[in-house]
Amino acid sequence: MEKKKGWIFPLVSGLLVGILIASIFFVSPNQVTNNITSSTTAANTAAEKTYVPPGQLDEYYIFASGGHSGNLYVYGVPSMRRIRTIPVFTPESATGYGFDKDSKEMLGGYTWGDLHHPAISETDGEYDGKWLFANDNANNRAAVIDLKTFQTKDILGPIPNIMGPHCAAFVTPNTEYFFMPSRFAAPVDGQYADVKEFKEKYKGVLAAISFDEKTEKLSTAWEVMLPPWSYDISDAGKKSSDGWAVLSTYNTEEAYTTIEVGASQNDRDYIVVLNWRGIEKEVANGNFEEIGGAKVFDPVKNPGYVFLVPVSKSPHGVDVTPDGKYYVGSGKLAPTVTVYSFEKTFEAIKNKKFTGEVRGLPVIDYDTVKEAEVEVGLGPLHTQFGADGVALTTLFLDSAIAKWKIGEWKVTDKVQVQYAPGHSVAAEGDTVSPDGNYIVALNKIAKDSYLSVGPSHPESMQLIDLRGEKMEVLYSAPVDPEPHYAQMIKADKIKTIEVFEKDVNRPNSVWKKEDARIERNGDEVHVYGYAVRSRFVFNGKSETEPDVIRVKQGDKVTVHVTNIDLDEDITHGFGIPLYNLNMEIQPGETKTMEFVADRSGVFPYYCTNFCSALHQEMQGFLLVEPK
Ligand SMILES: [Cu+2]
Repeated sequence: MEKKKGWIFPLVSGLLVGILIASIFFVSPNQVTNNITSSTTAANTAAEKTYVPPGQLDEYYIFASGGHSGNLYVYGVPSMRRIRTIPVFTPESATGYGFDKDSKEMLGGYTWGDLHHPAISETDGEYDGKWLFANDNANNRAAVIDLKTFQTKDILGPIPNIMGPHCAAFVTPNTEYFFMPSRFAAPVDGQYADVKEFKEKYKGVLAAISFDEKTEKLSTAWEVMLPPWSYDISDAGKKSSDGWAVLSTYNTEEAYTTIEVGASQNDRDYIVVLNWRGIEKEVANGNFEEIGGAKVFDPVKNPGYVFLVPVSKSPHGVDVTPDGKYYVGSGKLAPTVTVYSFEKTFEAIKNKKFTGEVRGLPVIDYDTVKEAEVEVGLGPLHTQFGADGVALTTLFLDSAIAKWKIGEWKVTDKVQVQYAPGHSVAAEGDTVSPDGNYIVALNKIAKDSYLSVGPSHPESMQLIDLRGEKMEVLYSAPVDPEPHYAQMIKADKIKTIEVFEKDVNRPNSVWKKEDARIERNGDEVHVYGYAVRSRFVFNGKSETEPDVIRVKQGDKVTVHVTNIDLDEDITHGFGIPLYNLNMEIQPGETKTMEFVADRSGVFPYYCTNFCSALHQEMQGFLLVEPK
């Protein structure tokens, strides 16, 4: 009421001004005010929902693929703050990953990786928060990260026979395996065959990777020979479908050139339905052929384990519902997703409801196993799940996420995202009990969402609140190219350690001054020392220069450094400029660096991770005496 009086005054006091103001505000002064107020309120509410005040912590971790960086990015939800980078498939100078002896050997000389799909280890179909697995789509490798330390523990590969394991890693409900099928058909065992021999000599292969928690090592358990198609996102059965896996596949046309046209000719491609528990038994009984050092099972010679189900063409994914009853196929060029019943699939297999064979594999009659076709919108790629039977499908072409209900098969809500989401990740989304609070759209394009950084723009992850009646975008975080897939887990499931254990028997570790030493054996020099706030000790016997390392040009030098500061977050680093060497040593850790001292001169080494007020003084000299 006060405002209205205010606007009446100019109308009588000054005609021109009055008309101007009236023409702007008289239209709908309240509406304008309300719009401003409501959008401000919405922004305020969204901001409040993502605000994590100092002293409080996020509710969830997100582990997001770093694509061609080869890394994993760790975010907190709901703040969407990026809190850590975990180097996995590529060297990282910040932490010296790939510079110290162990991680360098683990990387095997590769400096490029393509990390696509992280997967958290599961126990009884729930994320157990212990391990994280990831694939390298570029170099056929698999990795495991220890979630006690957020460090990469082992890298397996290149894995024989597979090529571009894009689909991996999706773990089985008790982490028996994760599967890595080929995206690119190729001859097995690194053999050569001209692409004209594609149909005869090129193969698709699936590798079943297992992980031994005791040795903390990955290994190739067995493999399955498949047709020369491109295998894409896949999932493991759970509960009543445990023991089975489903893989989406495209290019069943078997095109080997101008694929974008050649692979889109047929109306249908296939979902491969695979009885992994049955194959596991067959392989254990010796029913395999050894190729490239792997045990390879042939499902054509041994029928009854691998089947095909038609799906709309060029699918990017197939996802198993949390109850394990259905699998959802997304043909990215169709406006629907198809929901298939596992029970009906098992029944069809039992009663041989096949319409024929392709490449020696039985094709299950689509109509006998289809449960529903859900009209979700354009470009369905990937379905994640919320609580109480809620399904959430990303729509690449519509730039949206569609919400629908299992059993009702109807879309009840849609939310726009910016833009072109590939995957999405829901809280506890791949488990038997997703909690339904949040979903994050992993957008392939985020044009104009942020300050310009030149012709190439960042991509984005958008946090969406699932708790209300309508889905609501709360936050848009820029990300490095390119987001593929992620895992969102309740924060209290991750149990990190504070420091590495003080293990006096650990090889090459040094915990006290008298054990610090520099040993020479011919032209090999072994340095055993430690870092402690705020000095390095390498020569414990020397009172005057315990931190000087003297070697001769051409020596093979190995430096072992133990961080004996057993306090949380007192991390040290050891960097040698001009030798291109750096490594991080976390509290209680021992790290080893190897190099040939081929360059003579004076090299001041220093601590490369801020550790104390005297961090700047934490330095010493490496002296390389000329020949
Ligand atoms: Cu330091």
